Amino acid sequence: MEKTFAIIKPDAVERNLIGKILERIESAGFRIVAMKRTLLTKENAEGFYAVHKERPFFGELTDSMSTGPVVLLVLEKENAISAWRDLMGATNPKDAAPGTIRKDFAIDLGRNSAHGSDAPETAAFEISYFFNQLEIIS
Ligand code: IDP
Ligand code: MG
Repeated sequence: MEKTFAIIKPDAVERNLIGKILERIESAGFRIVAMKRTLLTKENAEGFYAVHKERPFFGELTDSMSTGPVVLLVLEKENAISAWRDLMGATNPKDAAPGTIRKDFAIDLGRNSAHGSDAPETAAFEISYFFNQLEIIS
């Protein structure tokens, strides 16, 4: 079983979409093995998105991720990393396929409702950034 890391972003929490997104996650066969609702500091967001620190949108991204509460999740499934990215849809909701979370719920590129790890190494880093081993119960 593979694990991936997911965030329900502030734009989705703000619009009371936590339940609808969790419903899609469970219906797609993921097991939620860790979960917490919290508010990221700007510094938390900068550390989490450090791979993007040279990008022009880094300031905007880390501001938006720390504007309101998020839900942090560890998801388990076979091929969880790619399966969760498929369920989320393309980064820009304009390009996202029908039936994906970003197509159905996202507002725009900066408010695209969900995050997902993109590779095994990033999943390991992202899970350990927010959860300790005692909090992850398969
Ligand atoms: P991902 O979330 O699909 O993995 P990344 O390229 O890793 O996409 O970018 C991280 C996040 O940064 C995106 O989900 C999106 O919210 C935001 N983002 C990406 N590109 C831009 C941009 O050009 N302008 C503003 N925000 C962006
Ligand atoms: Mg990414």
